[in-house]
Amino acid sequence: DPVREHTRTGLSKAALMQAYIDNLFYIQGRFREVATPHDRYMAAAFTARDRLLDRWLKSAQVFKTTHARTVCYLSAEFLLGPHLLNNLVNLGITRASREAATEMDLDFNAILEEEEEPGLGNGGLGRLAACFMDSLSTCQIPAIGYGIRYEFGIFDQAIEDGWQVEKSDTWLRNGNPWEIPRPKIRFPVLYGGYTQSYQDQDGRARTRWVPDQEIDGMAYDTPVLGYGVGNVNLLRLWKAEASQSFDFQAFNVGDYYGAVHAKIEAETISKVLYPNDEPEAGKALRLKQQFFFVSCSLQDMIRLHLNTVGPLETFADKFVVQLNDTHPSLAVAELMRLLMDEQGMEWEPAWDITRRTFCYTNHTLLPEALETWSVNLFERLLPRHLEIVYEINRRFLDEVRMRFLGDESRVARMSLIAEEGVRRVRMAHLAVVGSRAVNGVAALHSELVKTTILKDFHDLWPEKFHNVTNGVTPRRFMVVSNPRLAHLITEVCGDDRWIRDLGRLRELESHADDPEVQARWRQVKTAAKQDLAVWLRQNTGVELNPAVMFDVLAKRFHEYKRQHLSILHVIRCYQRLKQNPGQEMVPRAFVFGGKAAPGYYLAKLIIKLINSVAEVINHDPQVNGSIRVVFMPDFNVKNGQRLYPAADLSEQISLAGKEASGTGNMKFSMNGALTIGTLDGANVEIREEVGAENFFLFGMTVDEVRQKQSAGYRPWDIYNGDPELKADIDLISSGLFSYGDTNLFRPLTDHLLHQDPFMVLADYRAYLDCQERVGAVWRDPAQWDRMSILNVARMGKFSSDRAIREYAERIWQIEPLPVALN
Ligand code: 26Y
Repeated sequence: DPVREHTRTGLSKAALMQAYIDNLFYIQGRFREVATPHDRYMAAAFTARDRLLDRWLKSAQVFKTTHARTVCYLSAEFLLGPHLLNNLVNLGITRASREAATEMDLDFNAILEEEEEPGLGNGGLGRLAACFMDSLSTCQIPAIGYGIRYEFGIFDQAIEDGWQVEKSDTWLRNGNPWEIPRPKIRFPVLYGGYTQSYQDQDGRARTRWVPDQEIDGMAYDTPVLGYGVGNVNLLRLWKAEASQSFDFQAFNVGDYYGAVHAKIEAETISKVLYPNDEPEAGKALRLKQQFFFVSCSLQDMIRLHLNTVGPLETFADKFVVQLNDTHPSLAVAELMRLLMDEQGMEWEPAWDITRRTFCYTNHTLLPEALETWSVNLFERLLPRHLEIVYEINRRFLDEVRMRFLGDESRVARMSLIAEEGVRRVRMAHLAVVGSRAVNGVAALHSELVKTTILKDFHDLWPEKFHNVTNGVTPRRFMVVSNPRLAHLITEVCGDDRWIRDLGRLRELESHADDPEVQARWRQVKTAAKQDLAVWLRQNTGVELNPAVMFDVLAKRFHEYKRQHLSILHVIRCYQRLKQNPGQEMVPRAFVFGGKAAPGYYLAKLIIKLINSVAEVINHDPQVNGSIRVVFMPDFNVKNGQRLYPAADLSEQISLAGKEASGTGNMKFSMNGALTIGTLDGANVEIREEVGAENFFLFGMTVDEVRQKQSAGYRPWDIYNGDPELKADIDLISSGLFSYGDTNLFRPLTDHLLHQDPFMVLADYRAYLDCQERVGAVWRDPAQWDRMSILNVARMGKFSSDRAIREYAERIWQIEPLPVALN
């Protein structure tokens, strides 16, 4: 039926209207008169999905027939954000969809708002994986993203009495129109038990793993379309289910309750995403999760290879597997097991394939964030893998001894097993030894990787080490979230090619001083601030004036990110206004957002402090005309998209050397915010690109941090030597922000005065001075607008398309494979 064909794939307004009505009727089972907002969203989502499927099947066909080399991006997290508008943008049908909605008397924005985002990640690392999926498709690189289909993603954050309260995220409750269940794509995953030696038919010594638990992983596929291309890649997420064979056994012996119990236990494995920065993160379930998705993914690749290409000898030519941090690094041992124990390969060829297959990205230098697993737990859950790790280690350490004769302390440092205290498996070492490339995520970070945590490995294999500076997708973080700005840029640049080729934003440079462009630039920013103000009023009750500077700090809460440095500045502004009411001060709205790990006590106390300071300031008529403070609850991708377009000032104030890259810094700057920041992570490169004169720099360098630390850092002395700093901390201690309770914030103030591991006090004065410079520039709108325009104009480097092209050329050795549109 040609009409039906057109309804499913057509891109015209008429086709979209027809498809919407059709889906509402046949998928949702509703007449238009009784459709709920959610029905309308579902019908719209299926309308977009139909158009993805058409391209997806074509892509799959092209990739299969050409035996395309494929990137497999293994990540425990994919923080995707809402799908609908993003897919409409990539399909190129936003305008037609909007018009279709209008014609049917539907509120397009209300339909978009109805979508609940899949929060399958914590923050930067998970969102990076999602940006990379968008860019892989847009850059036409055949790719599969592999991860876990958590039933509960990152918790929803509510603020009650100023405290963070965690609510469970039930994103699947109303169904997920973007995924396609694949009940036939299912693999067994094994745990526990013991290993045995035996001889195979040819008399060769082999090992057999006799596990005591077997569960199944079932695939759920989400198509990922690139922008303006026919390429669709696959995001394949695994859900844990009771194994059918296990189930059958239990029923056979009449153990009905036992079988049901086993079902529940199996399903636990993909139940919940773990927050990072949890002090007690040594959970057996997390190790089980990691092995679960790694094992399913590798079995899937092997199946695909055997079905399409043939013998496994060419596995590393067909697939390159990128490990997103160490969370999937068990893959090194699991691929060895699958090749040897299941496919009958010998150690040497299996090891050769393994080492040519994997690449590893490091995302942190913080020692407490480097993953290790106790040998005990490892052995209990994965006895065969521990044997393999030991054998990898034995061979590897022999190699180290040959290179560095007699250097046994180096051997101990490099071992895959840490021997101090309880023995632990060092996952980063496993990842480095099992990979052919290792990279950091910003220039500074990659240097520090080579000279600090992985120095010994860099001495051994310098050619393995790379930098690929992170990037973010301009589709979601400009076109989707800031359509007014995108429209203005397209008009000033003359066309919209910048969306796919972000370097073209340079066109804006020559307009940076044009008063007319500046005026429109300012209007766009003010409109976004108005939108945010409306949302914040509705959701927090706090009113903001869109004319004042919006100074925004939004990211996960962690001491190293130093949200408390920012709140000290807020308190300073407050005290200055109180002591000197006539004082000229640039009016500002301080907007905070971010989640703290549920078990991270100090981070949660900092959230409470921000809300307590907000309470006092916002209710003090003497100051609330000049400064206001608001905490945006539940900072996630959707809320981030409200924030980035509305920021005038972006706070990127981590202690130098601690933030691997940061990606929020890029999202803000792309939307015309100026940055106040330290020389940390990608801030360094952002400043290089936009020009030092267009960036508010403050704070110690990595070297200065080191010097101060080795000279013996004494925050107490800084406190006593700076009367304003002392007054700010004393005001917190006084109980002013805690209804007279002088103990509430004691753990925080004491920690700052006596430990201050992230040197908040050391950078306090420099930060305040820098904020003065920010205020001075704000007073000169033409200057501010010029800097804002130049920031956007020079952000080309920070597109994730650039990052993906660098991976493709330097690390993956893979070429684009275009899929024709029609
Ligand atoms: C161990 C497990 C619970 C865990 C889960 C998630 C540990 C860490 C993480 C997440 C780490 C993360 O988000 N790291 C960030 O990665 C970004 C992308 O590279 C960087 O921009 C950012 O600086 C870094 O902190």
